[in-house]
Amino acid sequence: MPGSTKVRELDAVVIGAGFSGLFMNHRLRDTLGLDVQVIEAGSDVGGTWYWNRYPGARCDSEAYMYCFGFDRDLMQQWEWSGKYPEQPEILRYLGHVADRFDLRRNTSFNTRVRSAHFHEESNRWDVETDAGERYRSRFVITAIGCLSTGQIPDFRGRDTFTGEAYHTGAWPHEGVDFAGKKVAVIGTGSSGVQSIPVIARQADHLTVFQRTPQYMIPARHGNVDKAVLDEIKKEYDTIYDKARHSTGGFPYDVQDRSAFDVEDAERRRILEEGWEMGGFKFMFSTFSDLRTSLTASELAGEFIRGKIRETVNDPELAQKLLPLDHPFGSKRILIDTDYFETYNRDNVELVDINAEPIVEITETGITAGDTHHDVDVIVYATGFDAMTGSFNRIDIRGLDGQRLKDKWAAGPRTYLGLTSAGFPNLFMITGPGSPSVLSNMPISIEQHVEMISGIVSHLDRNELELIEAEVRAEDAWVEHVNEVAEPTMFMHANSWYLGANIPGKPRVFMPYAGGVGAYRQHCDKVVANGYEGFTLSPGSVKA
Ligand code: FAD
Ligand code: N01
Repeated sequence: MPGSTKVRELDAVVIGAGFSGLFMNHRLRDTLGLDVQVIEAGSDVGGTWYWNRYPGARCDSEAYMYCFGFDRDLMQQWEWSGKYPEQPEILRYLGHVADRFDLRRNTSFNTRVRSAHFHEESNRWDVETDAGERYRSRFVITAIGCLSTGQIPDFRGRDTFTGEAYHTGAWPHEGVDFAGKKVAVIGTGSSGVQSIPVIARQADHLTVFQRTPQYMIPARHGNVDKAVLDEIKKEYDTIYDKARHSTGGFPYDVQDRSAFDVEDAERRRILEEGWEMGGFKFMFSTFSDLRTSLTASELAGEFIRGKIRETVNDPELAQKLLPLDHPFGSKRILIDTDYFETYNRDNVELVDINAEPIVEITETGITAGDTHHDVDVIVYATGFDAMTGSFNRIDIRGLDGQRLKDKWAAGPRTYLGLTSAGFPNLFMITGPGSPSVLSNMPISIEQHVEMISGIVSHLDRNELELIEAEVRAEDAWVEHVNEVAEPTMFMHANSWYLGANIPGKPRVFMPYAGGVGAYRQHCDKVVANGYEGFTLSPGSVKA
């Protein structure tokens, strides 16, 4: 109802239609029978996989775990083609889920939520969109994603460039033709690392602007043998159970040996074995202390630097690609296919912007140090205003008109990454303070959705109206989140986990590093203890 001022009364507004919004919609609408409206900025479902269509985009969770586990038939019937499917296949999967459960029918697409204000007289949330839709709803659930607000650095002259410019997280649906063109990629995080080898094969010339060299583990991508997948499917219950109680949301066997429990030759053999397996298994199935011990992490780091030196033919270039300023595991682990091999191509050039800083973007290209690089296309693989960026783009106001943005000015404060004190009946799926981005996310998303549905039905069964996090419980949770992050490698790098990629953003470690299993236990205990840390009330929470 674009332009309309009519207010629609609802039980729940769900913002976002990616993995989180799809499952939340299904649970609230189809399992609990609520009147739900989903609002999605994109023109279709998919979230991350709708927006990130850059060449080479694929998941790095193994596909058989990068999907929903809530519906047995869906799990048994869907067939993944490979270990790490590409973006179109994942988008097809999410489209299939939407079709299967008819999840588009109560979704407003091409519509962005601008504001959500809690109305204390009615105990309802007033929600407004940029299409003029207005809702008054008992619950609001943000399913807005941790990595859904792209960031393009404010380089001098950025808007004067007359060629084509794209951010990886808002890629044109029709694709980009790189043939015969000179291309620049700025950024060598996961998006840059996935796209650089593919763009290098298509473009006439590629210049990569690198700020921080990264550690990478080979993906060992390949097609999945149907027989192997069928075996996995037979064991899905056990596999999922293991993943749900693991550290990272994967069903991998975790070693409890330290990197120092073995002699040098044995350590080398184990790391080689992890390297051959590829992907996150290198982290989880080799040694237990790569995430927590600087010296253990350094052993793995040096192992990886050795692989880079072996792969890149030009020793001077290899030196520029070596990660030396942060320990392995302190930034998001990157899983690559042919990344370092790409630098052996004649049409690929690396600019180390620490030595030659980007001075400005001109009409025709990029000036770094004293050199001007003429390009036809600039690809910004410069990441996201992660975890809080999409919250800050919505004017969310709770009790007494308090703005969430103001409350979080010094860093996000939540109870369980699920709710924030002063914002009754507002739930966050994978909010800051939950394992979210440190896990295989569908596992974390499903746990949050189940917990939120559990809360909603508890309120209804007990004729309660509102739930709000207690300040004391929230403070204790924030302290716990900091405590578990403190001994990890994550505190030793400038990463987006800490907000370091956004100028002026408070340096606070945002996700919960205690692991999905430990987190689940906390949540289960909270529920078993009658929603400990929450105030549940039949009417006004102010009374
Ligand atoms: P999203 O998929 O981000 O969906 C959020 C939706 O909310 C978006 O569609 C957005 O348009 C919408 N939205 C936001 N704000 C508003 C608003 N104000 N109004 C209306 N709509 C709004 N995780 C893994 O576990 N494994 C992986 O292999 C993996 N690969 C990734 C690859 C890429 C390229 C990226 C960027 C992320 C990857 N992730 C991966 C993380 C990924 O974001 C999650 O796995 C998952 O897709 C998140 O789902 P979501 O529904 O919570 O959020
Ligand atoms: O973003 P990033 P991303 N000047 O922030 C550089 C998920 N994901 O889109 O490292 C120059 O990681 C920045 O440099 P530095 C995954 O969770 C998963 O790649 O900050 N350079 C970095 O090199 C991932 O972690 C997959 O020094 C600047 C790059 O830009 C998250 O999404 C694929 C700069 C940004 O890297 C984000 O990944 C894609 C500046 N001003 C994404 N600002 C999978 O494979 C930033 N940079 C599953």
